[in-house]
Amino acid sequence: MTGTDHCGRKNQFYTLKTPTAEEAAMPKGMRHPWGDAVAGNGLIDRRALLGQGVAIAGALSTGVGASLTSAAAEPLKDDPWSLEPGSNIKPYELPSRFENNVARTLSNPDGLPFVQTARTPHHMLNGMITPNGLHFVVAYGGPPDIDPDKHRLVIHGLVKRPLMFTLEALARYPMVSRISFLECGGNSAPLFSPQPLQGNVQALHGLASCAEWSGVKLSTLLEETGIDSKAKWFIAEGADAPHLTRSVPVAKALDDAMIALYQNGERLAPSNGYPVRLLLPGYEGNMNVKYLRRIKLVEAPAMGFWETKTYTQLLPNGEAYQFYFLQEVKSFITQPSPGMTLKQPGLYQISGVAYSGTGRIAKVMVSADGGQSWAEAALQEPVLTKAFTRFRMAWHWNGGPAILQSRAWDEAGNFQPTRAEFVAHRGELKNVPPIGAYPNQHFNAVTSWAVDPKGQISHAYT
Ligand SMILES: Nc1nc2c(c(=O)[nH]1)N[C@H]1C(S)=C(S)[C@@H](COP(=O)(O)O)O[C@H]1N2
Ligand SMILES: [Mo]
Repeated sequence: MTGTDHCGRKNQFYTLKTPTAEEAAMPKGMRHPWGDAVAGNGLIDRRALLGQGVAIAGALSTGVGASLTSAAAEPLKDDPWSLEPGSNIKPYELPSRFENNVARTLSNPDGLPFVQTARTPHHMLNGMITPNGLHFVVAYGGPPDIDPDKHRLVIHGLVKRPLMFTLEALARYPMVSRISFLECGGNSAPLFSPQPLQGNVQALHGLASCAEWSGVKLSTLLEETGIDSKAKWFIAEGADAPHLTRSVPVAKALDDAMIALYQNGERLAPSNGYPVRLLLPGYEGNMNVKYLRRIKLVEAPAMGFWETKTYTQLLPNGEAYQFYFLQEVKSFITQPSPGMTLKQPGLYQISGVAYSGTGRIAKVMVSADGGQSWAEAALQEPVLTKAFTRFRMAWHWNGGPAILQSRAWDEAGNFQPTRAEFVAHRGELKNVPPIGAYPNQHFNAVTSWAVDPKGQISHAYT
């Protein structure tokens, strides 16, 4: 059965395959037998994940979830921690020492005087929120040590009444909270390489995160200052030494721009803009100016340093986009992903994140056979506009080769291109380093993870 997607394109989605003999012989005890196989190479109907109690243990042969034998009817023994008092609660708690490997990767750990980046370990996280200590960072000058009592934000230029705000004054305005993803325009740049560069999901897609941000809407402050009708843009400037400046259309200020003070309930992390940053939901990371100290309303874009080469996209024909604000619809599989090994054939949960700078995620399709057939993943609630949406898909790995892919659609009907479709328009780049510089930006095509018969996973192109 083939269908037409809601962009009106004929495609091979919703292909239903007759189970092979091997598939038909899969372990009994699963609520959803192979009648619910929804696409090739073992994808199982997403209803299998919606609280239906798939008998996972029955689908595993050994190890976790294995049946107890009668000889081990009382298998629980007291380890030392069950026999002695625990430790003292700490005023500010860090994760368990057993989670020490759940950490960002740093591009420039010695803080040499050039850009520092920290990448989110997506393969070790779940849900839709990135904890503050694991939020990605791009810092051109290193995170400054700002005293909030001395920090000021000014709004001036083409306004009726220029104003200067202390942090205390800002906190008196009506606040709002929203969950929003943030992504560096340079995220996923390794995929511009003509050959699939080997790196895990953290190395390839680690410059995107999602947090709950609380603060004051910029429009609330602009109601106080008033806007001169000539003002079409504003220039935002940071207080760190590079004084990063970006030009933003006033329309975004009046839409959903936020002067953010809190990140996941606590004050912004120093690397993410403490004590105040600009949040432009859905717009490329670079425009979300941290350590915000100035908003100047102007008639035309400033064409500042960051608007010259780095953030104007060069196209294969030599033309360039002057601005490329939007982070377009995208998804990637976080589990399983490179660096993990599938230990044995059986039931697995494919999971990942999808997001769009345009709005909500409408659907995510998953393939286990390199895009020959697809099935619709379960979207975990809440599905919020311009936020990470967690998707999940049940998969029975038969021990053979597989290529796992995800492809997202947003509510406006935009969809993630395949890599072939993407490079036809945007081109490829030779000599792309897996981590580091971003010679080209805004890569949003489908990512492929190849699973080999040993259960090892690598980055692949199809
Ligand atoms: N003041 C200031 N703002 C900045 C930057 C910076 O170095 N200084 N880096 C920009 C870039 S390139 C990105 S991708 C985002 C990253 O935000 P984060 O570090 O909070 O994840 O911040 C942007 N805002
Ligand atoms: Mo960035």
